[in-house]
Amino acid sequence: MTRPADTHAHAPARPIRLYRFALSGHCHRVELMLRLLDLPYETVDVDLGSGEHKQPPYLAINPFGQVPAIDDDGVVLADSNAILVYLANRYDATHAWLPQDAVAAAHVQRWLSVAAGDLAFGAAAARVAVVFNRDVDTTAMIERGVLLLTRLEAHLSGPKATAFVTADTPTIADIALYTYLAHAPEGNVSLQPYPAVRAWLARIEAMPRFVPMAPTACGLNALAA
Ligand SMILES: N[C@@H](CCC(=O)N[C@@H](CS)C(=O)NCC(=O)O)C(=O)O
Repeated sequence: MTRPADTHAHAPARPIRLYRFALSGHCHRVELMLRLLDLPYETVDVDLGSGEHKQPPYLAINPFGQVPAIDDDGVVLADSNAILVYLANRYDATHAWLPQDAVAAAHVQRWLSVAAGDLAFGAAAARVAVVFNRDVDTTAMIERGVLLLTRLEAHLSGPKATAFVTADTPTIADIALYTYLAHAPEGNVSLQPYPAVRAWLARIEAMPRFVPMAPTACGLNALAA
């Protein structure tokens, strides 16, 4: 689980600029990867509340009007998983975070797709609805979150289980899945029935340079407070 201190293919010429919103798990996964790779970065907060992300200056950075985005010395990229792929390919000389082997890379991509699908539209969407007090029915989102957690629990505790989702060392798939699963209780999706998932989350949190996303006192967290 521990990595050599300097695994950089080469260091960025200047700090990588991360456009983010503090309560966004998509942004946090990028910031976590920057930290785990020990890359220099600076953050620019984009005010989603006032609609800054839909104004021309930010749309010039990401025409989709979403955070996160990065600017790495003129390389401007949006989409959290695409950014994880870029950071791993560009800065992890060991290729541990994104293996080059065809089968191993496909396993990583499979879970990146889960993060962009079942996770984004399940537990993450339920959390957004609760944290930002949206007037929507979260029943289907919560059910999708529970189904994903049930499947992940089986994956992480079955006979072929590894310490991380695709191997015994972490990859960008773990980082893509981490934040919205760790914060699922804020969307009323409990982690209590999933001990293998909770142990996996704890393994990520134990990594050197790990940084958490700020918790909110919402959903099940409000009940626990
Ligand atoms: N597929 C995108 C999704 C990013 C996303 O949904 N960002 C949210 C914040 S968590 C956002 O910017 N929402 C504003 C909007 O869609 O208008 C990614 O992985 O970066």
